[in-house]
Amino acid sequence: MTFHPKLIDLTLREGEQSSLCDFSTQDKIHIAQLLSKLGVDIIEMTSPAVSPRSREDLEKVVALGLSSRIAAHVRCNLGDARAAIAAGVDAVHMFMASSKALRQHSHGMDVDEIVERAIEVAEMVRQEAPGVEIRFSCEDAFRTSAQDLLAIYRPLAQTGLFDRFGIADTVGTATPPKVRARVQEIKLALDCELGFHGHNDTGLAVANALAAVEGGATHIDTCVLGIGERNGITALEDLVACLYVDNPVAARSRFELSHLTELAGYLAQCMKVDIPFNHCIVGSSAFTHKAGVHTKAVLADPKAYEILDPADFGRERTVMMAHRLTGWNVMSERAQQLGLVLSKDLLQSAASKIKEMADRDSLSQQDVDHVLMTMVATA
Ligand code: HCA
Ligand code: CU
Repeated sequence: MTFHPKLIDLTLREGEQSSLCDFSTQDKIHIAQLLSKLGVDIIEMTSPAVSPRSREDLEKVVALGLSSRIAAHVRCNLGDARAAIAAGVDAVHMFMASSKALRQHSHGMDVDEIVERAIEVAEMVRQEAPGVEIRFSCEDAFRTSAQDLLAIYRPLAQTGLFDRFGIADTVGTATPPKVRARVQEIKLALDCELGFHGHNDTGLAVANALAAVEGGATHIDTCVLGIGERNGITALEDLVACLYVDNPVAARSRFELSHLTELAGYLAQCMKVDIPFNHCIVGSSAFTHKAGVHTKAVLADPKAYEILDPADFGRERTVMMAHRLTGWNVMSERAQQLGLVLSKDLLQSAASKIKEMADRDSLSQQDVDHVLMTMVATA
């Protein structure tokens, strides 16, 4: 299957809900510019009703005239939606909880009241800003019965007022088979654009996003480095990696892939954290090869152990050799780099020596180079 979901990046909304986030206006502008250069379709920002600076920042990002469209995430009420329109957004993303637990503790409305409210707000948006896209999302859709979800989505779809519906796994309870089935069921009933928003409480956010696409979702919500409430949502880098593996040519033409590294680095700096070393694409070890079996094959043909070409992402491949898992092929590569000529026997002895040394102590590249140079000198 080929995946072509549109990407909605939420770093400036869901991401702002991350415990370590406190974006300045400049941070938001810079992140929005990078997201747009990367090629995300929509950038969702915090509601202008949250605070005066949230409104000003939204207006400033709108004024940049980026190629990504700008959406505001708002509570489903007239005041919040009007504030979003006044800020000049391209899209209003409204949401309301649909599960029993959240209906009770969040807004206290029943299904019919949710429908009434969503229609009232959408009618106002259509009237006051006909060109603005309207999306309505059910929060906590995976702890809501399919019956209740359809009792909300179906009458809304029938009004023709909405451009898209969102299905949110707010608490990260879903699994890929559940997501695929649920999205498929809603897609069949509504036959319209559908977005998926998945939290990562059990580490399934990217798998769930792909399952949503398989089920018929047209849009996926992401955040840079997967940040968000608690431990966050589907990571932008993870999803782009999936799209790239599915169709590298399409991914290269659709995205300016090298901006992913810059985005992750900038965000990590804003949050005063390190990029997790093993994160997809942008982690420090994402393109590092270590064991002798791997390094031998990678030196012969990088595709042997790489499905992502680091060069496409502005990254470089690292082949490690100063450790006990090393092999003589990588010694040969290093000897060539240093302009040394050693026989296969000597390269194998060098590898054995490195293994012995590494069993006693941690080694550096200089230690390897020293062993190779000594081998040549004493040969
Ligand atoms: C939240 C809201 C939300 C909304 C998702 C959406 C969620 O709980 O903060 O608008 O589709 O996870 O339900 O992020
Ligand atoms: Cu969320």
